[in-house]
Amino acid sequence: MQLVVANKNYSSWSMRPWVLMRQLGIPFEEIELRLPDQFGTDAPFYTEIAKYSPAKRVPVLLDDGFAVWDTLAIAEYLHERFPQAGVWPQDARQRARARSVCAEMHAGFGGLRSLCPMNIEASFPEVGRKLWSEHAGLRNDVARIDQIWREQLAAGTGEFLFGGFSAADAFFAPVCVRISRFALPVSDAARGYIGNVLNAPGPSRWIEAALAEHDFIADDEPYRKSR
Ligand SMILES: N[C@@H](CCC(=O)N[C@@H](CS)C(=O)NCC(=O)O)C(=O)O
Repeated sequence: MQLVVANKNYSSWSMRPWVLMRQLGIPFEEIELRLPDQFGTDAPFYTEIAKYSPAKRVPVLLDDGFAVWDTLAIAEYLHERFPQAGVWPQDARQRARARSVCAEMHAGFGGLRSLCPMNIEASFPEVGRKLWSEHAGLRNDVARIDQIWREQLAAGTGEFLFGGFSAADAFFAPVCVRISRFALPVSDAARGYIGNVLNAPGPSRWIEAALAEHDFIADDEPYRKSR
């Protein structure tokens, strides 16, 4: 299998299946594209990604050349191809709950996503403080995420949302990065969970690679003009 991803420092959607596959030991080769400096232009990114997916977005999973795009579809495909890998929890209700929180993440939290883009090598505590005081939408998103994490952690036994590392943790991994880089206030339980996720082998290898990238994508940098 091959996974087409983009810059590890910035591409939060790419991070999800990559850390999931790494963490669960599902083998794959990686094809990494450089994000465009300006989204929607004729940057090489779009010519390259069009070779793999008509949706022209990363990530794309290629199985013998067959393309699966969009993170939710990729998670489901991995679950079908590797049913024992632990993509979703074993228990049917837990599985449904894990799918619910991933869908909620996939479709929502626009305040957090637009105001606090993923930027692994950066640290914006002051920007975070200002955004927090000015944007109720951001506070509401983080409060809801904190609630999901607290409830799941209280109901479970492990360090992750559904016991072992699953797609749910992979979906929230970029959220953990955003909350930590913008130093957004969360509960102790949420802070502990962020540490568990970011220190797990899959996410830490992604972070390590992101820190080695030294690339600057202007459209992903609302808070800096250069590195
Ligand atoms: N819903 C998609 C979102 C994918 C997405 O937006 N990826 C971004 C990079 S993180 C992208 O390819 N952006 C290129 C563009 O918007 O032109 C998924 O879940 O995979």
